[in-house]
Amino acid sequence: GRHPPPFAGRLPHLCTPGVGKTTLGKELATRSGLKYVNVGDLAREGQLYDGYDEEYDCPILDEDRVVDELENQMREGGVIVDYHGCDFFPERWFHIVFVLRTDNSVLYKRLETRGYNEKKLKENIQCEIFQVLYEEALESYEKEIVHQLLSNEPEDLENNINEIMKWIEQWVKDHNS
Ligand code: DAT
Repeated sequence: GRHPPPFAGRLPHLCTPGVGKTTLGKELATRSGLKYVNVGDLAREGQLYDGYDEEYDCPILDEDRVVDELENQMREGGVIVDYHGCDFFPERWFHIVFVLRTDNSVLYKRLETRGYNEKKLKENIQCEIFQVLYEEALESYEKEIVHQLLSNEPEDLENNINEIMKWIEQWVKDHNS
């Protein structure tokens, strides 16, 4: 059955910014000692793009080059990967996938603050409504490893970090005995 609220999946190059991935990912890295990789930043720094989408006013990610760029690091392990999409990553890279979900009214305000144009704003909100990213995650990974997390308020962030920290500790225990 369907899980109730929270965090999800993927679309090629839009969707769903503003749910709190970066905030969560960085804080988690600090507390856990894992490495943090922001795919958006990586692409910008290496100009890993393949054209420009005029309609959505954003560069188009060169997914193959992103995967090549990350491969060595991912093989070593211990990496938190922050991106709104997940279908183009090799399945073997991840032990667990979290999809953050934010209520539309809350999300709208966050994206407005970022100065998104009307079309981009609408598309992104639409994407959230239809749970596009969560569906994508479910199609790309074993459904047992895909989890939704609610990310409306600071308290949610704290809860999510605590939950994920517990999972990491358990995983380390299970794999070091
Ligand atoms: P993303 O990386 O998904 O684009 P972000 O981490 O940059 O999102 O967060 C977008 C904004 O929302 C930023 O101002 C921090 C804020 N935020 C993130 N998580 C939140 C939460 N659980 N409650 C309230 N605000 C949050």
